[in-house]
Amino acid sequence: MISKELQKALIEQLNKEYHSAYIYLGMSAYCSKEGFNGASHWFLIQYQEEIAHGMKLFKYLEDQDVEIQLPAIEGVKVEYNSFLDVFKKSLAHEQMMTKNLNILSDLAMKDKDHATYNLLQWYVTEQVEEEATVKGIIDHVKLVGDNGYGLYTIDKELATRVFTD
Ligand code: OFO
Repeated sequence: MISKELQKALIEQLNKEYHSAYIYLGMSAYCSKEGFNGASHWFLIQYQEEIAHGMKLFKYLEDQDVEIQLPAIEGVKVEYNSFLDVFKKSLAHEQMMTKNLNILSDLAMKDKDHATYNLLQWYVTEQVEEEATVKGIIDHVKLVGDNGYGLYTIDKELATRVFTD
C-alpha cells in the first residue's frame, strides 16, 4: 500500500507529466510558426513521450489501487524568443522535473516502498537521457549562432526524431 503522502505526490507528478506534454505542444507550435518544422516535429515527439510518461504512471497508480484524481492542467505559453531560447527553456523544465523525481524517490525510499521506488528509477534514468539530448542540441545551436544555413541543418536533423517510448 502506497502511503497517503506518496500517493498525493504521485498524483501531482501525473499532472506534471501531462503539463510537460502541454508545454512541449506549445513549443512545437512556436517552432512551426517560426518555420522550424524539424524542431516543431521534435517537440511533437517530446509531447508524445510525456503523454507516455503520464500513461505509465496512470497505469501504475491503477494497479496499486490508488484513487485517481485528475486536477486541471495549467495553461502554457506558445511564445519564445528564439530557436535557442525554446531549447534552453526545455532544458530548464527537464531539470525541474529531475528535481521533482528525486524528491519523489527520496519519499519512496523513506517509506521503504520498493515498487514505487523502482518505477521512479525508470523516470530518473529517462531524465538523464532527456537532459543530455537537449544539452547536445543547445551546444549545436550555440555553435552555429545566427548562421542561417547552420540552423537549417540542425532543424533538418531534428526532423528525423522518432518516437521511442
Ligand atoms: Fe521529460 O519528463 Fe517526463 O518524466
